[in-house]
Amino acid sequence: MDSGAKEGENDNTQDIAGMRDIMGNRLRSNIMAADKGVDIIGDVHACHEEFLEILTLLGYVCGADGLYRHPEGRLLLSLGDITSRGPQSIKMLDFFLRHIAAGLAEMVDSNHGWKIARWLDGRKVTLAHGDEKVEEEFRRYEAEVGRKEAHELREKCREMLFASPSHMLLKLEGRTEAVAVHAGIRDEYIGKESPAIRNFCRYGDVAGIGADGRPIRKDWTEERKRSHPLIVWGHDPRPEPERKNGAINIDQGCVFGGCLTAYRFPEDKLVSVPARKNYAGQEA
Ligand SMILES: [Mn+2]
Repeated sequence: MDSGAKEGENDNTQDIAGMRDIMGNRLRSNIMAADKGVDIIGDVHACHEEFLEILTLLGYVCGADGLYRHPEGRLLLSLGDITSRGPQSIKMLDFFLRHIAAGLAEMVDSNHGWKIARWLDGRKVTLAHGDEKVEEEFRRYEAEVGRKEAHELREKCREMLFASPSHMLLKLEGRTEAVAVHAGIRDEYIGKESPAIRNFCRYGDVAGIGADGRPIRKDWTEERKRSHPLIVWGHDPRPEPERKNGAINIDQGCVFGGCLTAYRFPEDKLVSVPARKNYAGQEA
């Protein structure tokens, strides 16, 4: 989409490209032209081998430049949480750095993405729930390539993660037909950005903290009154892709030994690959 005028006829969403969030981070566009098709990938959590396997199943081919392209010009869209818990976070970050730069892929904000971004920014964060594995990978990486190169990668990753829009509008002929978001969204938030919206999109509807110190997740799809646009989301693993009130959950807990799922838009088809193993134990 090269102009906001056409979108304005159908909905009041605006392109946030170049805008800054409250922390001063510049944001990438929240609009994706889906006319050639978009493949939305659920939570990868550093399962790089399964990720490459699903790309091949979806028909993406790796070129001499190391970039995966689809012969029909389809685009890739990650629901976030590409790192942590699993074995190869850096490879996943590197993949999205290169493919976002080439205009072949996009990614939305997510809870682990946000945590890692703040860690890379030097803020005081506690790395847990698999984020400590990312720190460990960066430590090994620095030992391998040296301080300068490791620092450059950290900077690029920080920028990419901070710049991710809270959710992505998938447009067909200029109309928002689907929304991709990490943990959830309310209909009135669609096409907008604010600190509260960014939080909801990252963590979903959280009712509070339980006795075990873990967030109590509420099912935001229960309360949804509309069924359009379609909302594609992840974050909260389900054994099978789950459709409810115009939303589809495509996090099948690959890192916990489940499956990695891709949702093909607008074909409404699901593709999945089984995890090679359980990389993270029981915690979901
Ligand atoms: Mn998540």
